[in-house]
Amino acid sequence: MLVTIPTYNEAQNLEGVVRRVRTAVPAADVLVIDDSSPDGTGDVADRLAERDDQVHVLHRLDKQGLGAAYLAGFEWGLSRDYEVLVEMDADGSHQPEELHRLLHALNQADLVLGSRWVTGGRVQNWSRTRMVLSRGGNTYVRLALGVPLRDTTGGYRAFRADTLRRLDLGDVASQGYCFQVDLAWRACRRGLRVIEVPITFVEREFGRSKMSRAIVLEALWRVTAWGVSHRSRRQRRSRGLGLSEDISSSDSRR
Ligand SMILES: Nc1nc2c(ncn2[C@@H]2O[C@H](COP(=O)(O)OP(=O)(O)OP(=O)(O)O)[C@@H](O)[C@H]2O)c(=O)[nH]1
Ligand SMILES: [Mg+2]
Repeated sequence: MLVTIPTYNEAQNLEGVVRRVRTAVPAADVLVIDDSSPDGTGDVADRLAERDDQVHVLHRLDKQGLGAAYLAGFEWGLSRDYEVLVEMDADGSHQPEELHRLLHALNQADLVLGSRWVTGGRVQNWSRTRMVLSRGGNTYVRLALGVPLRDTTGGYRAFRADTLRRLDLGDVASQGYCFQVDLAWRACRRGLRVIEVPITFVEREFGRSKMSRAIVLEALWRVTAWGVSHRSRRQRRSRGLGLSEDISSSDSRR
């Protein structure tokens, strides 16, 4: 099993998170995907990898966003035949001690989402604004796309390798939060089993969030566009069905 951890300026957080993953699930390998963080996170990762054979680092030349980092990490893991790939933030928001619950749920699912917004899920130390933004965003996704999921923007997830192979990752263009929505939406559309497991999300102690207005707007316009095209496809399909029913009933009248 491979835990993929994208990093951009997480020098103060990375060591603790990697140590906690390796302690909580000793069988887990870790892949840090660093976009040449100016604060030296890549060097921290190299040091961790030198000390532990189960820690690996993928250095990328420049900051290309969370989505691109994860896609590179998945490609790395799939080409090495890992059967389970996990997404986890480096900032301490995702508790490695909860990972076994996600992995356990994956026995009955193709994709498991760590969820803040199902019963039992929690958020610690968030401002009211962040809370409203996350809940509002998730409600919008649920209504626009018609998916029965409570937390599609979260980034603590476990995928079967086969699930990732079925999501056609080659044409994923989404970057920020939207990347997470995109993958969950693809899984739902392909009829895969997606389960949400409650997690306790803890706001980062060190470093800065990379969430920005641009990331929120990207999610908003992409989700809206997907919702609109999904609805019009469905309408076209049901009109098409209606047409063939008309034809067959007129045939039978003849
Ligand atoms: N490699 C890489 N990692 C990134 C990039 N942007 C964010 N990350 C990492 O992705 C993870 C999530 O980013 P955060 O800044 O915590 O953003 P967030 O979790 O969406 O927002 P908060 O809830 O405010 O923490 C962290 O481990 C970041 O270091 C990027 O462009 N490249
Ligand atoms: Mg975070």
